[in-house]
Amino acid sequence: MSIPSPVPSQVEQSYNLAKQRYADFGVDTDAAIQAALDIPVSLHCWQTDDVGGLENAGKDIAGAGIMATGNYPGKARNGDEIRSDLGKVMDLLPGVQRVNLHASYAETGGDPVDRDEQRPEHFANWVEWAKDRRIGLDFNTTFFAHPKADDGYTLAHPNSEIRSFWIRHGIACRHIAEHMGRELGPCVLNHWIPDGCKDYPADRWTARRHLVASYDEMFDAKHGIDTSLCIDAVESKLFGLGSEEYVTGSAEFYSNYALSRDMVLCLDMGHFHPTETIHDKISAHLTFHKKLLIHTSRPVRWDSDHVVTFSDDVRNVFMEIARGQAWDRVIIALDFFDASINRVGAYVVGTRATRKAILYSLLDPTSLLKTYEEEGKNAQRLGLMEDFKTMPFGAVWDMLCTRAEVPPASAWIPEMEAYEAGVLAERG
Ligand code: RNT
Ligand code: ZN
Repeated sequence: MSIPSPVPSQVEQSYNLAKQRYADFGVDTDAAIQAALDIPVSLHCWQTDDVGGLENAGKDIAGAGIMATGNYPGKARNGDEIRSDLGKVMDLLPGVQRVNLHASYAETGGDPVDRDEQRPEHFANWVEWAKDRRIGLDFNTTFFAHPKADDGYTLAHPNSEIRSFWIRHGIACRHIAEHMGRELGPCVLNHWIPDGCKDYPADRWTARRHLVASYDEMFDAKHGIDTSLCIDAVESKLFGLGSEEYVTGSAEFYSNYALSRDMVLCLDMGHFHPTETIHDKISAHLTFHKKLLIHTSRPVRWDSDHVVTFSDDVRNVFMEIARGQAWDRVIIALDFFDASINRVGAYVVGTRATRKAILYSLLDPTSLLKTYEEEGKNAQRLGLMEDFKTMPFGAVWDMLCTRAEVPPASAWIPEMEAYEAGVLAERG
């Protein structure tokens, strides 16, 4: 069946009605749309190829507890295909986007370049492309999919030579991120390591001591990296495949590390206990930390990286940021990968859900809710929160898409299908 899509006059009419409904509560929908469009969301490159990377094209070696399941056809096989897919995705997304790369997406022209020898020129194609598209780039160290990560430890490894190798990788990435920052504006460099083990370790302490020492060496000012261009963040995790009992870089570890070193703390929505959500952590952390990086993701049982949907969890995260007026203290990036569905579609669904949640949070009647709260009118507070869930939000979203000149509602689906038939199908 073909997708019914609203025509511009319908979008306009529905919006005008919705605008009035929100205005009745003192909410300015035009301002919310503009603010929601201006907030940058960093698109992870790794949904295009199931976290494969470009170093060992054709081999599925994500490893280190990172596993994309499914074999939907059309996976990108090289840098040009990845950029083509991301370009198509961005054409279907409203608002300011950035692109977030992993070090494993280096393009070395076929030369074997190990992770500790990576240099800015290996990302020249990416920087050129980003300039053409007028977007910023973010970056990630890749401490997985490598023989020296095979036994589950990297920066916290018991062997000092292996630790040194990964420290050199971290420093190399900081130089690359600084370069991207100089070319394109400040670059967020996120660090996630898989280190941990499946069962009760006899010693939880030594690896954590090693990890602190390794990071301190990586982040030492002696490397001369301009930290206004390379903004380092550290990401915690609770468990992974093969690290179910112990993860060296846990939430507490990184919260303390980032706070004591004045760095950005990254919270991935999928890195907590299966029923634990992160919205309450935002005000707790931002009472002490300067900035947070959020990885918008969707945990489902053992998997931390399902495609993001417009869920309570995601809405609550952005509601907290909006209610605390903390937009300038939060960096938003996506982190999900699903190899079982059209990958362009996965991006569009997950990124649109994220921006929808941003818009939704900006349409919150916060001042009225706070007034009820001050007056002890908590039934009114709960009632208004409930009733706002069924306000004509979709009409405002469709207007946001229209103003951004991208398809409203589900009108992106036929475009995804055309790209699949014309481009992805050729990949066999
Ligand atoms: C892994 C972390 C990390 C990765 C990416 C590929 O659990 O969430 O952010 O998903 O770096
Ligand atoms: Zn993440």
